[in-house]
Amino acid sequence: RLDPIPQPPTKPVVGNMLSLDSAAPVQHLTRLAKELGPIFWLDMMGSPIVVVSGHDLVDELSDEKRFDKTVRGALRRVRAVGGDGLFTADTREPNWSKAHNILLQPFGNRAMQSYHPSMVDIAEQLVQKWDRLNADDEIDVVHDMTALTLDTIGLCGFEYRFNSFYRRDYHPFVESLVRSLETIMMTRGLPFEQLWMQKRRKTMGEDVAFMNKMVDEIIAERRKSSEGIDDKKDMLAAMMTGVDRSTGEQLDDINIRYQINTFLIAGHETTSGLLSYTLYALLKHPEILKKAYDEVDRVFGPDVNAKPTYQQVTQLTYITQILKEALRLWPPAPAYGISPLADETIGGGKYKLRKGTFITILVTALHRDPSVWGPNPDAFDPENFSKEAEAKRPINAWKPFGNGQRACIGRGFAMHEAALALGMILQRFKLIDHQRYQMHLKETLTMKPEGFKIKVRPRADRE
Ligand code: MNH
Repeated sequence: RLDPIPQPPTKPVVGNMLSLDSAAPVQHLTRLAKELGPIFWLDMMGSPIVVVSGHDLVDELSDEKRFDKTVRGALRRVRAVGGDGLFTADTREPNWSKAHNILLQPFGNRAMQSYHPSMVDIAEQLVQKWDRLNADDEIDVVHDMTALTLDTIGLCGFEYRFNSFYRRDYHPFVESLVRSLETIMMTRGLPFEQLWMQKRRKTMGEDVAFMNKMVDEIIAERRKSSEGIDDKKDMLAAMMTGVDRSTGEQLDDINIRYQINTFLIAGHETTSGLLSYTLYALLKHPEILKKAYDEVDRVFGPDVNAKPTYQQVTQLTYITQILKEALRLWPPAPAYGISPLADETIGGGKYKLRKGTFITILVTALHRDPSVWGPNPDAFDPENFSKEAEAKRPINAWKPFGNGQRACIGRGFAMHEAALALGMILQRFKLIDHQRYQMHLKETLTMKPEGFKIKVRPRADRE
């Protein structure tokens, strides 16, 4: 039916299902894309998934008049936590457009300026922790970056302090969230799965109830707080007061809870991955690191006690190029799903796709398509994001934040937070790759470098 789209060899009944590496599906798909080309399909026990990574095809599939985001597979199961929050809602669900309209403001540029002091607050906790380490102490990079991004979204989102830098483990909310996401990723809809996963499913029920209760209490507390909601400038206040201009309606408290759960899912794993990959890249490229230090010194100045301003962070243009290049080589959200709104033909008449077909855009492979990135797409090169290079590049070649109206609403937030944190780190520390770490990707809902540890020293080159 999907002929002439290539497909790897199948087994009876399960099709390609069991031959897909379930611990590292994205990396497996990325290898398959190298073998089978810019488009191929897999038979997942009767339901096909079309995997696309060639730029020409992705460009065509980015037309929102013909294709829309689809919430299926693991993402569908994330609704157990995210409900009809923005990330896991179908575009046609009324709460998607309602929340989209209301949330554009608290994720806009102006709002970013009001979050900036809170972002500095948390980034200072990170650098203070690093400042007080002994010379031999190792830093678990992903752990500390996750602490940073979680605490940042907690404070900017709803004035809650997870205080991750004051504990050895993560906050109980995060333990529950991570455990639930694990269960969601393990579930594959295989026969008898329900039976052997009974214990996990029960735990997940308890975890979700715990997370909902905590967030519901924060919302209820705010509703009855004597300080007016209007005095607060966080995302919660914006959600409680915002009115959708096209319906005249407000968000209800259950939906606000789902949005907060969503920000905590979307807001901590991804940005922490970005920062971890960036530190990795800098350690492996001393000449790029040197230019990054020069920019931070020029923009932030030598006084490490002066808090960086919002304006200064926006001037970190080379740091931003580095972050964008890290998002190219290691997109923390490595794939996203769409489907045709009607029967479609793509690739100049070559490939027929029925209405509703599940299509995965494999961003990892798209971002290394030699037709866009040249003969050496695996090399880390921030010049890929110089003004000139960006202007020359075809659109829809770089998709770390997804597509169109369903693209990431938190991208400005994430980029500001990441540039600030990286700037404050580089302003103070020399980075040491004492393990000579080699990239090893661990897949959860996102992808992160596993076992990545560094050491730091105060910079000796600036007194
Ligand atoms: Mn985020 C959607 C990547 C940071 C909140 N985000 C998406 C999508 C990608 C993505 C890709 C589209 C998914 C899809 O099509 O199914 N997000 C990222 C990356 C980072 C990131 C790579 C950091 C780097 N995201 C954040 C932060 C927040 C956030 C920070 C919130 C605080 N993201 C969202 C929400 C959506 C989303 C909400 C869903 C938007 C919508 O569909 O309306």
